[in-house]
Amino acid sequence: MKKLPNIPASEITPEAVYVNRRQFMQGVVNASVVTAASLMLPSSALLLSTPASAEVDAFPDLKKSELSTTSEAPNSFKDITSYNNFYELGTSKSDPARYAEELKARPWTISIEGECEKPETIDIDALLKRYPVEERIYRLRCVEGWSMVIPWVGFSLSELLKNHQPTSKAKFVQFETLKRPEQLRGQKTDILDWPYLEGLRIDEAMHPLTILAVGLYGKILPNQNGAPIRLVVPWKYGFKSIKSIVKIRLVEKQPDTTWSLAAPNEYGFYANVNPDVPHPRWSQARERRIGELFKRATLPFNGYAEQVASLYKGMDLSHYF
Ligand SMILES: Nc1nc2c(c(=O)[nH]1)N[C@H]1C(S)=C(S)[C@@H](COP(=O)(O)O)O[C@H]1N2
Ligand SMILES: [Mo]
Repeated sequence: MKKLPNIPASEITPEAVYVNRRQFMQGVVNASVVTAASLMLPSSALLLSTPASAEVDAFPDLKKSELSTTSEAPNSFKDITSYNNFYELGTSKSDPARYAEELKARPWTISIEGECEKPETIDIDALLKRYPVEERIYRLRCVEGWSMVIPWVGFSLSELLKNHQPTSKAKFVQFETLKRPEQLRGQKTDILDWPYLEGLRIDEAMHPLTILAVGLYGKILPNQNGAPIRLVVPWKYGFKSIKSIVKIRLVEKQPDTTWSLAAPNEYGFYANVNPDVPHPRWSQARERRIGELFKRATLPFNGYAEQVASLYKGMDLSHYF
């Protein structure tokens, strides 16, 4: 594999300057009336918001991973942190940034449990000392038909799972988001079942492209992006990349996942990006990169087919969608 230069993307990509947030966000809100919200669920309100501030230089010696699998330019920090899906903080794209500060991401504990020899409940900062992070620039493709390129800071989930020694019964991994309605106002509604749940098959979880992200653009992960720790599975629709994780559970049977519970005919367990399998209510053939005007063709496995297609050999991916 070609060695990529060790330059954090944060040094080569222009970042948003927060001079006039409110005016900027008003523009975004007007523009987003057409595209935002009401896609995964029928309706929602659009409200004004301001992006939360982020800490600078949290990962000073950050190296770009050889597993960064795109040379495309990342979206701006502003795009990535002000156009979000995080239903615990509201259903419109601007809600998560607006209400981000209500979530307290420290102190935070995360439990690794279930079918493993070494279960553990551990403080997030202690956990972070164990795993060297790197920059992984990945495409994220939302099932709603938009995409972004995001310079994550994180490490392979496989590193963590190996340390806890999965048993032979560990066939799947289930992930669970924090349930704390006082800080996650969306959980006072029953728009989804809380806590948000996601899952992967064990080989998907062990694939080196699958990461736990703890930052982006070289900064601590903003709350609206799933602080303090979230999953990123770049070849699957964005909803698999569960935010603000408190539990990682190794299990024998395919676990429940929030979106397949909510609408099983629309959101399958696998949710691999597949332009040939339309969502029942819209095509998945094309996508709009946030910040661009025209749509582009969506690629099988979101462009990661070379790395991951072999995981699904022999499976009918229009059945296992
Ligand atoms: N806990 C939780 N995780 C979540 C969601 C959510 O509503 N709650 N939304 C998902 C969806 S639909 C997408 S597209 C991605 C968006 O990630 P981003 O806002 O960091 O771009 O987060 C996913 N993870
Ligand atoms: Mo999404």
